[in-house]
Amino acid sequence: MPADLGGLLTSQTTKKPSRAGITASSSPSGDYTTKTVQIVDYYPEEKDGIRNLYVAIIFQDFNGHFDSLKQPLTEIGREILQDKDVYGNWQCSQSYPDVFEDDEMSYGDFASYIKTIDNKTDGDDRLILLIVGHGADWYGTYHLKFESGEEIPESTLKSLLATLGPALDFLWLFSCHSELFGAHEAESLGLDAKEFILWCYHGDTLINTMAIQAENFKNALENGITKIEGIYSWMTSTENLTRFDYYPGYLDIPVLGPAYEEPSEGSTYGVILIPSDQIVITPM
Ligand SMILES: [Ca+2]
Ligand SMILES: [Ca+2]
Repeated sequence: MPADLGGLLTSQTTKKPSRAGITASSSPSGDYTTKTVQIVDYYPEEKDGIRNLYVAIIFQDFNGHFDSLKQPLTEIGREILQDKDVYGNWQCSQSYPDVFEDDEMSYGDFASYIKTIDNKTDGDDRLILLIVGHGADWYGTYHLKFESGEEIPESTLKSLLATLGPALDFLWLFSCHSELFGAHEAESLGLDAKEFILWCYHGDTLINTMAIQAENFKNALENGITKIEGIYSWMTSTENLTRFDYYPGYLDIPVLGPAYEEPSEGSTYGVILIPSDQIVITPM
């Protein structure tokens, strides 16, 4: 593990061959149609002087596949919110993280959750965001899949995350192949990206592995470890975990990232992929 991260981008990868078991991967199959969606940032990132600490989990369980992750992730949020004073002079209106889930999450649901999170955070807040779902490597591009059968390419995910602005400080993307998102898209977020720490997965990864890592993260917090590097060191199983750390010299959870500049206003466009053999209503 590097002691000094110095640069803007540090990634650490442990490669292993994929193996049998339930993984957080799912390969695209069948025919898809694409639909263009507009991504509007309804809530600009002004600072209101109230430094709110907010933890949110967007959780898809895919018929129970990811159930083992839910408890430790909720506990991570509870630990962070409970010890908010450890991380600085933060306010928080919650003692448990907000968990956004659905019987069958669609792109519309997901985008709506991001909008809700954006509504609750602004430029001087801190958002710790955990996203759980299947991911696919589609010809070298990361796709996040939804329970509805829809999926979005990494560029659409990037546009959605960009609406969160500087509040986003730590994103742990619990899905296979999310490393591709980090490698291709996070850097292009520019100043935004330098504000948040990003943890992703290389290749196919067992959900059990992710659950053990989440458990270890929680245990680290319970033992009073607050620095992200310390937490990583504490995690005995870091199989397939790839870190993109964008806090040069400021890797502590308690320290905010570098200064943020509001991006130019306006909306962006993304695409979603919809299985051709199913009708999906996307209210966006
Ligand atoms: Ca605020
Ligand atoms: Ca926003």
